[in-house]
Amino acid sequence: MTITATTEYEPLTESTAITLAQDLKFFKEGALLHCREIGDGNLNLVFHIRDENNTGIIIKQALPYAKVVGESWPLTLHRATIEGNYLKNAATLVPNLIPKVYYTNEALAITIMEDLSHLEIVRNGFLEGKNFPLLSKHIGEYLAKTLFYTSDFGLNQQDKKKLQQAFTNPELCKITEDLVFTDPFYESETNDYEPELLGSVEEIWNDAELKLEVAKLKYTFLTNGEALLHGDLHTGSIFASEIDTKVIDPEFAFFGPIGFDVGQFFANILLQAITRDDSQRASIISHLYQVWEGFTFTFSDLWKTESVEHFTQTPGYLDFFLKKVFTDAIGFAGCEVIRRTIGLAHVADLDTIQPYKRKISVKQQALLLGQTLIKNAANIRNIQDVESLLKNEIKG
Ligand code: SR1
Ligand code: MG
Repeated sequence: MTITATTEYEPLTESTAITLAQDLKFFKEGALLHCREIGDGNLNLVFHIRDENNTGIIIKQALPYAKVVGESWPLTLHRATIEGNYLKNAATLVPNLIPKVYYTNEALAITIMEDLSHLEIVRNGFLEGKNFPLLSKHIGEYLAKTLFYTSDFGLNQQDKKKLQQAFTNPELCKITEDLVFTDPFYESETNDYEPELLGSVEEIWNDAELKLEVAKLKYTFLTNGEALLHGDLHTGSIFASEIDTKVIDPEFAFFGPIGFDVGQFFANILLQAITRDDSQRASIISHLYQVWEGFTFTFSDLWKTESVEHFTQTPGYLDFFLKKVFTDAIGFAGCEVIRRTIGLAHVADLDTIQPYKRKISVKQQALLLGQTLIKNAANIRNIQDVESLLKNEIKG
């Protein structure tokens, strides 16, 4: 069957993706088109179509189920609309840090966007030993601008409430509520860990102090609609090169606590840092320093110069707010580290470690790191404290 821009939903194939691109006149008539499905994420199809001159586009299509599990886990197609709308909003705030969106179609659940194949997924690049020197400066700016301008400090408070309605995203939020904040802390079918980790895993399940802190973090995630979050800002959601950074995949977007986006980024940097020896760790840890410095610098500047909230000039308020974001971020980072180690949807940083014995040992350290971040979030004052924790308490 030939799919066209007006056809009802059906999953694209490499061949119907080409037909759609031609139908929408993305390429000159008669162009020799080549298409490959390159989706390596957990949820969607991603088609890379290019012509004989290597000029390309990306067609991303949501599937009506979670690809990582299969058709037994139905999932709303509306996430494609959320993603398209987030990217359109972000294009007004951080145009250089996201892909250009050329076309969206709600019925087909597709977003057609800029070809980013000259860049590399950051997680993969880190695994190859690349460093992406501007990554954290860019992500700091991305976080500050996207979060400030959609918060009650940077957006008219009536308009914020209206925007919040457009970004209600219950099904995707539930994935995070379950997979990040609940399942890893209980004996749940979604968990996925090596038998050698059972002892460490049971320690987590039996740790009442830890679970109380996770309960508080989950409640913050559920109820604290501070700003429009990306919602899944791990290093697999970022393309980069030496000079460029583009954030992709905002289908989990919703109004939540600012510290969640910051904490997801922290956690995925830490998941890479913990795999490295002392001598190789400084370059990756520098991303933690730079992202927090970049975020606080730009957020503070916007707070002082562009706020719509009367109280922002009140002495102490900015410091109080940034401290809250940092503490939240540390706790959320701890949950993400634990989840990526023993929950559903692991990360290659840990899973590709060899030999097996070392993988188990690093995963045990990751679990310890996650627990420590969660339980000590209120006492961790800055990135230096995080670095000391990693150096002295976790890696010994
Ligand atoms: C069922 S979805 C699993 C994970 O993939 C996405 O990237 C999110 O991180 C989600 O938690
Ligand atoms: Mg994703």
